[in-house]
Amino acid sequence: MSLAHIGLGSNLDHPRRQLARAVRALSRLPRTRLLRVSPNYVTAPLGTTGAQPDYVNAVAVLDTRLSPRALLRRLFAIERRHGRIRPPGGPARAPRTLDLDLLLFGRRRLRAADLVVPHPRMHERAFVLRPLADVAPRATIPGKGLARAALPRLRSQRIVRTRTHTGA
Ligand code: PH2
Ligand code: MG
Ligand code: MG
Repeated sequence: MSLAHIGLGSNLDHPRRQLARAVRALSRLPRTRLLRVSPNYVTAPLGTTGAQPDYVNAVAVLDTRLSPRALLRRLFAIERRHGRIRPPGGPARAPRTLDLDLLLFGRRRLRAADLVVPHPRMHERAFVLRPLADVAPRATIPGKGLARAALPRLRSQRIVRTRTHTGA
């Protein structure tokens, strides 16, 4: 079994509800157990061009027997089922109903064209590190060290804890 940490994000169409549905889908993945889910955070769009709505972000911890690539395929399938549209040739950081990023997969380091783990920008993003610290205070980023140690440098990034969606 491997511990996989997943970043969840949404800034379209009721983001907190999107994340709640995504968590339910993660809990139903084969050969996988959902161990923990962080609180939700409202976060300012980071690295996007032009105005975008605020995001809601969270992190989930899975214990899985899936391979990293099999898990990634499952994450993309959940994004698609939840209405994520990736227009061909569209901007890389367009607003989205649901984004599921494979942040960490145990202590593995993977560098394929379609899958880089640890997620290459996670150590620069409070919207990843804050919820990650909630569910995994000892999490380390292979090659970078203790994940939450990077947080104090990121204080200028706006991130505010918010409610979890309840109901359907
Ligand atoms: N995701 C991005 C780009 N910028 N900003 C915030 N606050 N939250 C995100 O999830 C996010 C982002 C690309 O995936
Ligand atoms: Mg992302
Ligand atoms: Mg993504």
